[in-house]
Amino acid sequence: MSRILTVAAAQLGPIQKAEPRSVAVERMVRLLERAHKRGVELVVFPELALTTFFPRHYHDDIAEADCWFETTMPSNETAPLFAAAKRYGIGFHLGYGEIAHEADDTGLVRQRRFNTSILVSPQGDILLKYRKVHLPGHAEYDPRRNVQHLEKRYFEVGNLGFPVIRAPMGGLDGINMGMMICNDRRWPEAWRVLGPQSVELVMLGYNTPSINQEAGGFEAHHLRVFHSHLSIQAGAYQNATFAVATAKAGTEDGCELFGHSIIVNPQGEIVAQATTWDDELITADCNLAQCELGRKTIFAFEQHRRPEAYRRITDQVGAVNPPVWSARAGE
Ligand code: ING
Repeated sequence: MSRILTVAAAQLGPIQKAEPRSVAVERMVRLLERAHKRGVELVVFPELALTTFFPRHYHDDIAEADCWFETTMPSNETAPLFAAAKRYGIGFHLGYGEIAHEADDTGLVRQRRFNTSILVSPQGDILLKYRKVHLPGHAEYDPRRNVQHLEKRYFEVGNLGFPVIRAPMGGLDGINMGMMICNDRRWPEAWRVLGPQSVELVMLGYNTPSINQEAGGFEAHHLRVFHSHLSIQAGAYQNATFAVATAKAGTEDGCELFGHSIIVNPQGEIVAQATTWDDELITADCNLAQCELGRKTIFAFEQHRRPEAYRRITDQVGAVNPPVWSARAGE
């Protein structure tokens, strides 16, 4: 039985440091209009979609970075986006920097900062919230780098896990939807927490430099996009889910981010791909019934998974050295 949802990745071109949120929101409203004309029911915007990728900028006083965050959602600046989605009857995913006032693990209520994404219904309800778990980069200024990547400075590790929700979307009365953000896509653990929750559609936004900024050594440029697609295609296939991966792309204040947004089916095939590094809408009709094949055969988790053999994945953080073989040891 077909369960078809028409989805879009609404890729954004660059947002310069000096550009106000209103410019980004206006561009996103234009993309929603285009989505509406194509009968799209759910739009996925990028990670940190309202501002430039500010973790490349060092602020000695963290409070100076508050300008990059949202304290309410929606806000005056983002209200036009919610209004347009409601007008067109389109659900959307949005990534942004979140300032929250809530208790931490010690019970202390304080200001907390997260790299956050939300799923919003066509009626404007926030159906799901996710906070980025895998924060790449570093927390202090690194003089060796020509571009900083200070996500560990500006964000706390997400404290919401990797949730999945079943909610109505488009013409369907229930879809199992989950999210991750950018670097999360490189970690199979993120996908495999969503998979056993029967996720059918994973939404993720990313801001990924086109050149390796790590001072760890040279990486051939073509591998940047290859690794991104490899991660998403593998994650979708191994968890029998669709994935919509949306880039913020182009050159922001001299720093280049790659585009190549894609929509992937549960067989791991790319069914749509952006070809520019600008604002671009790519769409696909996703028949969610396609998730059933993998889930009932190769990745029938109940039949085939062996958690008792996976303990190392959650018991251990870093890598350890293996035992060394020797002839004597075999005696
Ligand atoms: N960006 C990059 C990403 O994971 C990165 C950081 C790039 C890490 C390449 C490792 C290799 O796509 C964000 N924002 O996580």
